[in-house]
Amino acid sequence: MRFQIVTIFPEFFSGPFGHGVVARAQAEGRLEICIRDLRHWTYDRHRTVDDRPFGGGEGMLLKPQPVFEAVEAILPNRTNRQKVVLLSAQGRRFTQSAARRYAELDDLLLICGRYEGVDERIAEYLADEEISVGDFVLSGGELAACMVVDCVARLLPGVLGNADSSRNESFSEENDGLLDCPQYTRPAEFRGWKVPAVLLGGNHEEIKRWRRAASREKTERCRPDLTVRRGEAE
Ligand code: 9D3
Repeated sequence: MRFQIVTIFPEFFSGPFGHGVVARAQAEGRLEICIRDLRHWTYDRHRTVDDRPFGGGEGMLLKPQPVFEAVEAILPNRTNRQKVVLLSAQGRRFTQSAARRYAELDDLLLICGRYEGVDERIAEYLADEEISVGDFVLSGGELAACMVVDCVARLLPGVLGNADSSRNESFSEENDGLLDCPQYTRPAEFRGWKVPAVLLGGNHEEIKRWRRAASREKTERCRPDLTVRRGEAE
């Protein structure tokens, strides 16, 4: 799979993609990341990518011409296995199910929003989807793009060592939409705080029941929005 990232900060990505799972997968040829400098598609002396909003208002907007030309040059004759996604604070929420959908693609082109926003015609007539990574304000789409690439990359075949490690976890169907249960490693007592006794014994039935209950308790406490009580919404 190939990720294409259109950005005014190409140097931003050497850090995040130079390490860990994504770097290794890239070295092994399981994925490709192409960073595209939006200013490449500007032709004036100042390589202008922004302009003032019609109707007035604070700040500047990403203007349509360089973004349209970049996308049209990078993905001419877009197929349905190639998607163009605009990262913006106004988009639909990015979720694990969107990541699973993107992991089936040949190309995912991410447009990083900047300034106070982007000309709406980019969202309406160029991008297939507009997504946000959460209900908080970033200063641009670059960090969001890193999150999306990381999340999709680890779903690709062979990217994680253990094929099961991306399936049996929070937000997957297998976990019933609950958060992962609390986990512990040695020592069994640290600064007086003890690991739950049930985990130290070898009763796997009991451990399974404890983990299930602990998952529910933690989900209820940290993410009540995720809990669907049986019989209510199903
Ligand atoms: C005038 C209101 N604006 C500032 C509060 C709205 C706004 C414009 C541009 C808010 C953020 C941004 C820049 N953010 C992104 O490009 C962005 C983003 C985000 O801010 N939150 C979550 N996901 C994303 S993806 C891209």
